[in-house]
Amino acid sequence: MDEMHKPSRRAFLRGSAAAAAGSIAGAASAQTADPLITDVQDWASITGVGVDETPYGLPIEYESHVVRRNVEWLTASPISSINFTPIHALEGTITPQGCAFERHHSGAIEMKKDDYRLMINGLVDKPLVFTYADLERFPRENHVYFCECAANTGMEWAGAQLNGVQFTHGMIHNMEYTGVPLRALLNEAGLGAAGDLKDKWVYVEGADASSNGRSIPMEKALDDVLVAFKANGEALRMEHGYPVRLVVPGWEGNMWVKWIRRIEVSDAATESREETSKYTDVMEDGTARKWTWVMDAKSVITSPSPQMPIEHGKGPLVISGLAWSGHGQITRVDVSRDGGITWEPARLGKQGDTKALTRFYLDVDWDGAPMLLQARAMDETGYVQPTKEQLRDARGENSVYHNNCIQTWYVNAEGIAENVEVS
Ligand SMILES: Nc1nc2c(c(=O)[nH]1)N[C@H]1C(S)=C(S)[C@@H](COP(=O)(O)O)O[C@H]1N2
Ligand SMILES: [Mo]
Repeated sequence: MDEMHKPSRRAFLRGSAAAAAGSIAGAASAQTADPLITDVQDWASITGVGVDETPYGLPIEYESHVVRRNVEWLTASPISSINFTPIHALEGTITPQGCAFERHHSGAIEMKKDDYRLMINGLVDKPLVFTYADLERFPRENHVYFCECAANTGMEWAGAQLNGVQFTHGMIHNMEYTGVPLRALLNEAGLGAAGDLKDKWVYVEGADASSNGRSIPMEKALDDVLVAFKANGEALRMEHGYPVRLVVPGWEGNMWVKWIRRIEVSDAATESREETSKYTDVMEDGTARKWTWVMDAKSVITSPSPQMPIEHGKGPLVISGLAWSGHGQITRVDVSRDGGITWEPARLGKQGDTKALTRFYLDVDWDGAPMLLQARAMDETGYVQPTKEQLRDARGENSVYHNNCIQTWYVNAEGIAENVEVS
């Protein structure tokens, strides 16, 4: 688009304000000549890009703001760090791999499929080593699941801090995984040697320097855990554990071991670093609570939000957000525009998948008055997402992990949104 045809920001605002005064959502009057309608544009005067130039498509340059971002002060080094999914700028529910948050304890590693090995040992009838090609010969399944780091929203315990939903809630992604049920691999090794499975565990560890080991109760291991090698139809990206990662539906992201290399059947939890000094919840009295695996129901409005101000003025407004629960399906989401005094039921984009992101909408006619926007999720167990006050009453403020409280955005008359707390 050349400079002359580029509408200035001011003209855009005025134009859309006029449109909002009419009753048609989002449509401008066709009475004034719009050069984008009346003139032949550059892109119609030349031929476009040939198919030989994009063997693998990347986002167009105008979408270059839709990227993962870091919070610099959060960790000492990018090797042991986290970046955040731009959930403010995504729609629907599936997270593209290219902008799905990453969390590494010792950096992402490059491993060839040919060098991949997965060992199952411990209390099994015959210890086994699987190659990548071996895994491909087991019956496989496809499921959409969210992966949320237990530290998501962890910087908000003491007060509203980070001014963007990408940073407050972006340690989450949601992909369609293809993999082999862990159950099938354990049965291949034979669980007879383990005896009564009720009090047995598996210890899972990665091939990276951190090894990121975690203990998983046998009941979960035999339920819905997947040994996954595809996400959203393609190979896992290096940063998500190529060639093979563990998918532990509904449970904290730390257990989703990347570059998984070993699964040991044992009669006790291993009590590794990642499940003792880390990923435990420090309570009000200083004691630590462990084994808080499930990610409780949570929701957040992604737009409007601090990174997604309202730019069209008053009139029709689409309020859009995400809800999820590690216990199963999201059954209901309510939205409040007055900081939790009154609530309206949101419309679910589609019936929620189990342990996966659910998109919700509230389509309103905004009168231009400031709003205190909140969303509140409910899951199939009847659990209702708590307020920040309720969560602090139960847990104190010493925690980092498992903050699933209701988030508030203050939206002023100009449409600018800010991270706030209500009391
Ligand atoms: N091998 C290995 N697995 C790992 C980690 C790691 O550092 N190494 N990080 C864990 C943590 S804390 C989280 S939250 C998830 C993040 O998965 P992602 O990087 O695909 O977003 O991976 C988990 N699995
Ligand atoms: Mo994590």
